[in-house]
Amino acid sequence: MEKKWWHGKIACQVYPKSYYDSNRDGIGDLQGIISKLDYLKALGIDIVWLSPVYRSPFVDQGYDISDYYEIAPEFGTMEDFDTLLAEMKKRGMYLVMDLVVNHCSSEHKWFQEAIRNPEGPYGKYFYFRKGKDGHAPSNYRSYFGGSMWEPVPGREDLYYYHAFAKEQPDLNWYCPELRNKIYEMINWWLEKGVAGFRIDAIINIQKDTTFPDYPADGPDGLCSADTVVSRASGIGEMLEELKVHTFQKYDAFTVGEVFNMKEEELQEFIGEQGHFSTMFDFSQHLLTAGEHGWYEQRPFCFEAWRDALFTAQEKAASVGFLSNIIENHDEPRGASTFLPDYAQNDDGVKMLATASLLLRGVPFIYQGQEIGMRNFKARSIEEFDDLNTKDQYELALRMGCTEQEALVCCNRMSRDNARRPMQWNTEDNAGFTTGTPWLKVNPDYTKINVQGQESDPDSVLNYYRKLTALRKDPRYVQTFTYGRFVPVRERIPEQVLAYLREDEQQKILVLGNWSEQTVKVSLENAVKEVLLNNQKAFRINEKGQVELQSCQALVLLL
Ligand code: TEU
Ligand code: CA
Repeated sequence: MEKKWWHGKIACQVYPKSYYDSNRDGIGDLQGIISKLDYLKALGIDIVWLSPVYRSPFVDQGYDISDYYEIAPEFGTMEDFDTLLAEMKKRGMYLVMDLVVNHCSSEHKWFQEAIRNPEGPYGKYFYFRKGKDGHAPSNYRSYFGGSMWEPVPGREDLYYYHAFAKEQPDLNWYCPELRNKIYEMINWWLEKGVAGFRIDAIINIQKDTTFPDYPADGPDGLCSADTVVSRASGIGEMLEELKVHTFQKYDAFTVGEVFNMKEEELQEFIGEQGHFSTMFDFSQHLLTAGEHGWYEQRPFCFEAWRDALFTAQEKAASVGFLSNIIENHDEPRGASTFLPDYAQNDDGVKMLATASLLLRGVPFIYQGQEIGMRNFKARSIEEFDDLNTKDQYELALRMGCTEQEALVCCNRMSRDNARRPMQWNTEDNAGFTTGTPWLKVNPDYTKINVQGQESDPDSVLNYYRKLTALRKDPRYVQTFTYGRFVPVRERIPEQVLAYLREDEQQKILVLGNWSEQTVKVSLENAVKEVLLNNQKAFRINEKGQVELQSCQALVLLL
C-alpha cells in the first residue's frame, strides 16, 4: 500500500463559533482558535478540521456561503486566517477546511444575479424549473422540512431547487462553467497552504435533472431527500473530475461527508485510487436518527451499536480507511448517546473514547468530546438556535407528540447539543466569552471543564491524552495505523466490546465492558503488557480470565 502523509494522524473538528471568543462579542473566532493551538497540540492533534469560516449570513451556521474567498467578519480577517495557518505550520499541524459546494447562500452574488434574471448567464449555475399544474416541479421534501422547490419572487410558476434551507440554493454541477469556478476556488485555498477539505453533503450534487416524482413517504405528500439522492446516479465521474482538477495535484487530505452511498461504491470512494482519502463512518449515528424523524425514539442498544461499528470496519478493511467519529456538529454528544445511564461517569466516557480512537482509520475528536461534554437539557424550544431542530420540533407536534415529548426528542437529538460553547473553566460562561455567548452554555460546565481536568491526573482529558499518545507510540503506531481490525464476537460476555488490532509483529486487544456487572473475559493468549486501563484494578486469574468491572476499558498487548 502506498504510504500517505496523513496515515497515522489524529484529527480534531473545531466549530469556530463555539470554540473561544477572543474579543468579547460572544462569538468564537480565529484568534480564539490560535490561542488554543497549544492545547490542541498537547491533546495529540495533528489535523484540525474547521467548520466553515467563510462569509455567510449564518442561516445554517456558515453552511450557507456568500463568498468563498472571504473570511466571515464575525470570525476575523484573512490576515487572522493566514496567522492561524502559519501558527499551525510552526507546530507541525495541518489545517483542513470545510468545502460546502452542493449549494451556496442565497446571498451569494451568483444567486443574486440568477434570481434577478433566471434566463441570464448565472441562471444555469442553479436549477430553475417550471411548476406542474400549479404545484412545485416535484414532490421532494428538503432536509430541513417543506418542499425543495421555492417559488422565484415575481415570477409566476418558476421555482428553484434547494435540498437544504431555501437560503441554500443547490449549485448545478452539470454546468461546466460552474464546475470550473469551484475548482479554481478550491485550488486557491490549496495554494494558500491548507492541507485538505472535509467535503459537505457531497452525494447531493448528483441529480436526476428531469426531477420525477417519487412515492410519498409522509402525510405531506412529499418524499424524503434520502430517496431523491438514492435515485440519482453518476456521482463517480463527477467526483473523479473534481479530484483530478484539484486535490490530487496537491496531495490533499479529503474526507467525504457521505450519506446514501451505494454499498458497491466503497472501493470507488476510498480505495487506493478513490475519490477521497477517507469518508466518515456514520453507521452508528444512523441507528439513533429515526427513519422518519426525531419523534421516533430509538433507545441505545449496545448490540446494534457494536454490530454497526464492526460491520463498517470489516467492509472498509480491504478497501481503505474510514474516518471514525462519535460526534460532530450535526450529532448529539456521543457520551450522552452511546452510554447507558449507569455508564454516565468518567469511566464510561473513557471507555467510549478507547473504543473509538483505536479503530482502524483516522480518529476524529470533536471539540469538547475530550472532556466528556454532554447534551444540553433545554426547558423550552426557545433555547434552541438550529433551524433543523425547530423543524423537527414542529414535525414531532404534527405527529401527535405533546410539547413536552417533542422537547425530549430535541434534547436527545438536537444539533445544538454539540454546538454549545466549549467549556474552558469555571468562570462565567465557562470561560468561553466575557460577553454574552451566542448560544447558552451548558450549566454542567462547573463540573465539566478543561481547567479542572488539566490538574486532575485521572480526568477524561488526561485519559484522552494517554490514548492519543498510545496510538502514536512508535512501538504501536504501525499496528494501530495499518494493522488488521479483527472483531471478537464469539466467547465474549454480553455487552462487552472486544476487538483486536494485529499485524505480523503484534496483537493488541481492546476491551470495554458496557454492562452493569463485573464480567470475566477468557483470553487465548497471555498478556504481555497492559497498555492502558481506565480503572485502577487489573485482575487476571490462573485460567487466563481477565476480570472487567462495569465501564472498564483495557488495552492489552498479547
Ligand atoms: O450535513 C449534511 C446532512 O446530510 C445533514 O442534513 C444531516 O443529515 C443533518 O444535519 C442531520 O440532522 C451537512 C452539514 O454537516 C450540516 O451542518 C449542514 O447543515 C448541511 O450539510 C448543509 O450544508
Ligand atoms: Ca469573537
